This record gives sequence, structure tokens and C-alpha cells, in this order.
Amino acid sequence: MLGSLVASATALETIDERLLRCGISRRSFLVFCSTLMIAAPYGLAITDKMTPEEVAAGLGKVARQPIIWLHFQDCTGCTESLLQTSHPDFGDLILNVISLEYHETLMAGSGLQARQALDESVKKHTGKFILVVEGSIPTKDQGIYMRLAGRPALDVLADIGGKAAAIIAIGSCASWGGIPSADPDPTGAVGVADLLPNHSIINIPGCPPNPYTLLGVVLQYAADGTFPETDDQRRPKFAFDRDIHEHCPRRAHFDAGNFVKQYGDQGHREGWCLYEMGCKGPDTHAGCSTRHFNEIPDVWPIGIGAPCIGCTEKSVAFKVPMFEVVKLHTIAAPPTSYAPITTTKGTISPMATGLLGIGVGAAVGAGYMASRKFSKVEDDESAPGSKPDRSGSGPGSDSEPGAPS
Ligand code: FSX
Ligand code: SF4
Ligand code: F3S
Repeated sequence: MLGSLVASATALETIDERLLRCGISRRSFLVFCSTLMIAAPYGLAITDKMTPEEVAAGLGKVARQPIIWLHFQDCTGCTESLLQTSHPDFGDLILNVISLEYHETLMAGSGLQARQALDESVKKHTGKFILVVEGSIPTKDQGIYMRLAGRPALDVLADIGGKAAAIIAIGSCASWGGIPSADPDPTGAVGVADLLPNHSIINIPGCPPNPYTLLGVVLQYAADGTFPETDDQRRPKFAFDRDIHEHCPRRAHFDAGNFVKQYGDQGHREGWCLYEMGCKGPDTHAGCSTRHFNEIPDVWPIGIGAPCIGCTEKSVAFKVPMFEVVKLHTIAAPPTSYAPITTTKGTISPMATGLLGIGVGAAVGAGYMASRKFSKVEDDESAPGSKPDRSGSGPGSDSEPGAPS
């Protein structure tokens, strides 16, 4: 398939030409292509069913895509996640694979000089550049809460967005408001698609999102002028079609009913499930559980012992309180309904036992076996999902607070 991916704008330098000119090794580019394949194992035309060598050969012929990157109400985390790679030269490589024409955080110029650079870039690439928007746009009181060179952000977006071939809203702020739109939303913060609903827009939410999702989308567009398939929230399916919970490394603990009850407790140290700490993984579509950040294994929220806050979901992050336990829509039985392993005589009626037995017998058996497997507490007969033993050394013990996970 990559054989057909030729430079879409021959006047522009190809990725191969650029890498050669900048002395970037083929090996580095191959490593980059492998990382891209891991981030997008399917659903992306430039990586689908290929080897890293095939991906590199195809991408090398592609013209570097001109990008104009605008910042509105943001924390610059999206930019940071793109540049803070684990290998110092990787950030450099990324900037050579794309053609970043304008980026306020990275450019040396400011003031009038910056304004002129923006005007020139827009003029030079009108109808061809991808506009990447980071941050939300304030709409309240005619947009007076943010001005760029004296112009309200609203006007800047309408003007430059109208001249772009397509727009990528990077991060949850640009996708639908994000942190600035959290209650009480003082600036009336909205995302790009709220203001330009008829434009060609891809949302890549996350706070911040995985940078390889952005690179995958940009490189496919540069290669053949298409965007990957999206869901009903304009998110590329290859990165957002599964929920975190499906592939979470702590999932076995969820199924076994092994829950962290408080930060620093024994369960937290053992890497148990964070559901009862408010983990929004079951309600959140993103690839974080298998595609970690900064190319470092386990660098993602749950990997470092923090619950997922649902940062890729419009109705979850900054809307649902952080420690609120989410409802389980796709999983039959919430863990609190697990039957105890041992019951005290007289606590469950024969009728209830019969009904429960039919429905959850298999789950209890599996849960029990898993809890035995994961429990490190000698002779621990506590039920999966039951209240923790607060008396001393058991999981959930308060006796050793504050220890790192
Ligand atoms: Fe920050 Fe970007 Fe969050 Fe927003 O990412 S990481 S507040 S999504 O716009 O800079
Ligand atoms: Fe992982 Fe959260 Fe699901 Fe637990 S609830 S398995 S920590 S995603
Ligand atoms: Fe965000 Fe949750 Fe991933 S908080 S970074 S979607 S684990």
C-alpha cells in the first residue's frame, strides 16, 4: 500500500531529503516508525500490516506536511508531550518529520515579528496547511478573555481556520473545552468544532493526548490526503475505539475484587485495581493502557498508581468528581455485588443463595481463585470487594500510610 504513497506536494521537501540534510540516521527513523506502529497497530493507512522498513520506505517519500500550531487557553501540556521524549534526539526527529511553520512556544520571535511569521506562513500555505489548535476558545462577553496581537481568539480561529486544509484539535481543551470549561467556566470555553462545525476537524482529546496519535493522523494526511476513520466525536478510531479498562494491567484485580481503598495501603503497593479510588477507566476510550507516554513502559496514570480521570471523554474529565466511582455500563456485575467467599451462618437466605448461585457462581469461583492468586496475606479469606481489614496488616490497612506505590 505504501508504494502508492508519494509526495503529495513535490515542491516541498520530502521526509527522506530532510533527514539526510539534517544528518538524522536511518536507524533513528526506523525506531520512530516502529514506535508509530505500536501506537497505531491497525486502522492507519501508513502503518497497517507493514514492517518498520516498509513504513520508513513509504514515509520517506512523503512531503513534510506544513503545520501551523495555535495556542489558545491551554497549559502547553500537548506540546510538552510531543517534545518530552525519552531520547533527546527523538523530539528533534519529530520536528523534522513534519514542517512546523508556526508555533508560539517553540519559536524564537515574538511580538510583531511573530505576527509577521504567522501571516507569511498562512499566505504561503493557504489551503494546504493543517491547523493544529491547542487550548479552548473563550466565547463569553464577545471573547474578550483572550486576544492575540489585539484580536480576539475567536476571530483568529475563524480567519486562520478558514484558510487551512483541515484542523486538528489537539487535547481535550481544543476538542471540547477541557479544564477551562470546568464549572464555573468563567470564560465560556469551547472547542474548535463548536465554533467551526462544518470544517474538516479531527479531535485528539487527552490532557495531554498521546503525541503519536497526532503524528499518525498528520502523516497519513501528508501521505495520501485522507484522515483515518473517526467516531461520532471526531476521534480517530485507531486510538479511541477501546476503553482503558479492557486492556488495563490491573484488570485481573478488578475481576478478583482486589481494590485499593486508600493511597499507600497494601493494595496500592501491590498494584491492585483503582476502581474504588474513582478510576474512570471503564468509561474512558483511549489507548493509554497499551500505549504509554514518553516511550517509557508504565508511564501513564494507572501505571504510576493514579486513577484514570477520563481525560479523553467529554462527559467525564473535569465534569465528574475525581473520586466518584463510575457506573459500569458494559460489565454485568459491579464488583460490590460479588458474593462473599465465606458467609456467616444466617446472613444469606436459601432463596437468595439459590438465585445468586445461578447468576454469579462462576464469577465468584473465578474471583476467588484470582483473589487467592494475588493475595499476599497469609490465610486471607476476605471476600473480593469486601471491606478491608483495618485491624492491622491486611490490604487496606491504615497502619502504613503514605508509602509510595
Ligand atoms: Fe494542557 Fe493542552 Fe490539557 Fe488542555 O493539553 S495537557 S490543559 S488538554 O490544551 O495543554
Ligand atoms: Fe484498571 Fe481502572 Fe479498570 Fe481498575 S477500574 S482495571 S485500575 S481501568
Ligand atoms: Fe487520560 Fe485516563 Fe489515559 S486520565 S491519559 S485517559 S489513563
